[in-house]
Amino acid sequence: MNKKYKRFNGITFLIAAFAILALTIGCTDPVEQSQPDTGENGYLTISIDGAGRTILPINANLSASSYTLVLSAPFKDSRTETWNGSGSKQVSLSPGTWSLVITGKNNNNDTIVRGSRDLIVITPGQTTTETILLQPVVDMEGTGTFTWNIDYPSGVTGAYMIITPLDSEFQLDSENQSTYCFTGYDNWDVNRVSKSNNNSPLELQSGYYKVEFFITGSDENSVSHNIGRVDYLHIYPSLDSYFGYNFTFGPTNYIISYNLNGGSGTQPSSQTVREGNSVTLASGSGLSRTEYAFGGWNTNAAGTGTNYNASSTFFPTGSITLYAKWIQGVIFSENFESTNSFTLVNGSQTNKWYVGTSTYYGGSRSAYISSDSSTYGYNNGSSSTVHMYKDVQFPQSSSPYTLTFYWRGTAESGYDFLTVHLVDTSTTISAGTTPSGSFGTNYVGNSNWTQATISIPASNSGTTKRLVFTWRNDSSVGSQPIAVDNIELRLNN
Ligand SMILES: [Ca+2]
Ligand SMILES: [Ca+2]
Repeated sequence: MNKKYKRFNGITFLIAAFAILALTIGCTDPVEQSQPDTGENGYLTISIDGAGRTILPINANLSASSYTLVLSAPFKDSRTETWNGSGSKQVSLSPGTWSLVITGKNNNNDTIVRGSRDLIVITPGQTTTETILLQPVVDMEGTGTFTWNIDYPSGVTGAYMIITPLDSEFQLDSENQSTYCFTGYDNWDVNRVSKSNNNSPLELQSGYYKVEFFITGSDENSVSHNIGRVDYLHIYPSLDSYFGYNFTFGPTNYIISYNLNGGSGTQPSSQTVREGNSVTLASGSGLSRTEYAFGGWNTNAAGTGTNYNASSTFFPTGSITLYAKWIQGVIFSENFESTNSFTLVNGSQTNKWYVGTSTYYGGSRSAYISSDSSTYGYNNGSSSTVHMYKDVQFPQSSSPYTLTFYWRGTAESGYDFLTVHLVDTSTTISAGTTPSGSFGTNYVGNSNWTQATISIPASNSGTTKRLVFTWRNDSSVGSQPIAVDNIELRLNN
């Protein structure tokens, strides 16, 4: 036997000895053999049940500020984790079947809530999610009170409340009932439970209860509702647990009401709008006030609140009364910068009214004649007669009115020009035809912006008339058509 062989023989013996020892130790723990750790952990994500509101006594330090999580599993070391309770908590655990106990303490270090869960299976590389409902750790001795204040909408036809103890040791009252059930909107008081019991709190043994509130009824649209909520009630000795809640039938109907605010005419009917829907506001047509012009709607009578244009689309966020806004002086103005209040009547004429940015007096837009529906310019070889008009309501007044506007346009004197007309609203405005009854003059021969002023007699007071701007051109000669901006109609004060 050489030296090398001898050494090998010694090592072999040692390995064999260790193997026997290891086998012997291993056999003393068969469980470990049958449930070996794989080496890869799984994850447990824990959150606290927030579905039910917890009704706690007021004036008591019962909010948990810190939580302790104790996790245990057979044949494994238990784990202890701390948590502030916000969001969720993730713990890495070796695979197996775990149990969890959560306790929450208040700032005084009193344990006030407790929750637990068994049979949490942790799988390698997987996340297991558990939501734990916490129950109060209640001093079993003594009684506390429960106070509530319930509001609900009109149209309720039935209302009831059920209080169920979640700990079988407790009975609710001397009649040995485990559940209160109060049915009927009119019966709240009859059954010792009213919508508000601030003056006579319900006395209950300290403990943990489920409280269910339900109401049934119909909303303004006769749509039936059956709604309710569930809460968890914690009663502590000598403390009052309070619950306040406002039931609504949703979605809600909002009422838009109108106030003429000193004006005369037919008050627009109220409008009912379902929450989340829009409504077209009243036009204000036919409303008038001496010496004033109707200027749309406002949220207050002074006109200093939010303005809403007549006939505009409105999304109410609650019921609202809108007041007619009365403007002294200006009856209307149009600068063509946003919505154009004039109706364009171009028919199939070559040269057309167009609102655009090719020329303007103020801002960046005006109304002008264009042969290509864009550029300020016209085709003087193709005769055209086109209009833009607006129905104007002249407020009651003994004073005349003044129409002003800015215009430009060299055009062609005697052949191509602008005229302004005031006609009855029954007059049809047609492309190719010039309305009768022009006032002012023929506007022509001015390449630069200039202001025109037209006086309108007080005889129009209280009437609605159609104000028409008419462009015409013949089929030869002429340059630079008409453009109009900053039209304003005022009541002379
Ligand atoms: Ca303008
Ligand atoms: Ca011409």
